[in-house]
Amino acid sequence: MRKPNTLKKRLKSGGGCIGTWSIIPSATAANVMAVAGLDFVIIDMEHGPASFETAEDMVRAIEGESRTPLIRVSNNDRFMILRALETGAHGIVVPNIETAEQAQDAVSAIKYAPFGSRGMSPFTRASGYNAVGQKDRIKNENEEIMVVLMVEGKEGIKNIDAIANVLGIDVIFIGPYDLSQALGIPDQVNAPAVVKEIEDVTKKINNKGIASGTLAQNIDDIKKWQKSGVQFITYLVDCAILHQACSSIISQFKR
Ligand code: 3PY
Ligand code: MG
Repeated sequence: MRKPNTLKKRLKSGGGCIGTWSIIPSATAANVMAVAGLDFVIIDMEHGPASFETAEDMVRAIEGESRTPLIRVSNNDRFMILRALETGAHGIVVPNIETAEQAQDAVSAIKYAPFGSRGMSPFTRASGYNAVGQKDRIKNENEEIMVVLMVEGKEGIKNIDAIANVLGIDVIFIGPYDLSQALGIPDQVNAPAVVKEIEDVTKKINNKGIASGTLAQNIDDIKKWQKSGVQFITYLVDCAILHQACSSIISQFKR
């Protein structure tokens, strides 16, 4: 039986959390980040190379430290979402949601009936390998799994109120990179136009009682986004954190 999702609970009660994206396909690297104390790690199967087998080991490595493993799927595809769920991930991140209908499709793929139509097998890691007839398994999955939908384009921004009205969403995450591209200033994630758009959308999301999320580039960004009401913050990406740490050492070393 799935344990209570403490991250989901914390967000519901207005608390904040910090995590990162994982591009490095390694259970060891994921374990290091969990031991270090990040609240969550998102295994990135949109941009990263992890297979489902590796992702399942990464989920174990994060969960073992009582941190929250999430998987970002490559697109809003119910079959990929199902396989990601069956690893035992505590939530799914779905990129580039543009309409309420797409948001509803994602929620339906993540939840069992009556809230959705997630494919059913009691034999996977998510269900404890043989949870046939286990009391409350379905209710428990529906309650504890986190639904994180990403809005990262003009269409999604335009439809944000309708998207946020879809029941079952825990976090709406604004992707600054794709948004900067959509606004015609690719990669300029701290440009005033991008920051303003994220702040405006954050207010709309929060007004609907849903936690908002976005990506921070540095410690100042974390403070800025927290002040703007962002509860779910990703700090860079695992390989960027490693790169920064190594570059900092090298820059101070005289050969
Ligand atoms: C974006 O900024 O577009 C993202 O998807 C964040 O990973
Ligand atoms: Mg993106």
